[in-house]
Amino acid sequence: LFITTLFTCSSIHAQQIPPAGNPIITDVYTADPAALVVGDTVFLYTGHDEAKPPHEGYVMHEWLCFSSPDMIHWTKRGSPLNVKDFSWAKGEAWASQVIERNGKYYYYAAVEHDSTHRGKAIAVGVADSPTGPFKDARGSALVTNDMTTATSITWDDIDPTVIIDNGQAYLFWGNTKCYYAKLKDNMIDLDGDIKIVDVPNFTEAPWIHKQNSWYYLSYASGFPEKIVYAMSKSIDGPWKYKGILNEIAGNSNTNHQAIINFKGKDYFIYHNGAINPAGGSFRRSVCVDRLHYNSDGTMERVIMTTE
Ligand code: FUB
Repeated sequence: LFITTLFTCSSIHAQQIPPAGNPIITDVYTADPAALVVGDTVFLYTGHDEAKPPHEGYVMHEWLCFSSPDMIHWTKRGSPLNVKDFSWAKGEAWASQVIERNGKYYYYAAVEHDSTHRGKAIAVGVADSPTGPFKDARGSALVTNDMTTATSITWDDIDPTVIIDNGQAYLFWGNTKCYYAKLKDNMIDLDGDIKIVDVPNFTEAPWIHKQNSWYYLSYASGFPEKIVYAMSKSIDGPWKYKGILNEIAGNSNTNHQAIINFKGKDYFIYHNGAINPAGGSFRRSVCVDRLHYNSDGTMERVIMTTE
């Protein structure tokens, strides 16, 4: 009841979306999905592609939230977080993931650091409700380029994904290299060294999840991107590469996935550029399809449906 009340209070602007098949949201461009199951509700968090044609480049200022009781009927929950909520960031609300710990919700998100540091950084927001509003939890970046200078690019600190495994939280992220580190119990500080995950052809968009006794690291590979994955019996690896999970996302150079189990069914959530004939790489849309595991733990390739 307490959780229901919170959702209701913070959902003044809640608006039902008519079921549309894929893509699931068609009146606004959504990208880089992440999802969180809270009781009998799934919360979908996305970036917001705002680039107006003919502009070809990311224009992303805020994140959006949607909720659903069944993965078919979605309700708009507004924008729970804006890049302006991080005073030390200067823009670019890129990929994110939200996780709950001890009744608080932590929003890990990639942003562009202000001129005091180079390039992209990972921010953390915190809220009492999955729909926010989220506030800057640290007042500074959790990860900056100063900490991962092993590469010459300035956009390697992007695409955070987070898991709590046997009480220990881990953050994975990266572009070109996949990094990971433990998080302290407070969820807003790294704990120990940043390590590199040994997986082949890593571009970006890691998503870490666990199913039965297997750890799965799915990620975007190549460019245009396909989603591939690796499996391990330990979160520290070694990781065994298992190949393609989802082919190139029609009409978008990037793809970006979330994988969840909700009410006993597994889902693959991703984006494509399907509804923008002029070019969808910067005007993307989130899609949902069922995911199926084989008896050996491998995942069947996901083929986009329109239903
Ligand atoms: O949306 C901006 C970037 O494009 C994300 O961080 C990447 O994963 C790719 O989807």
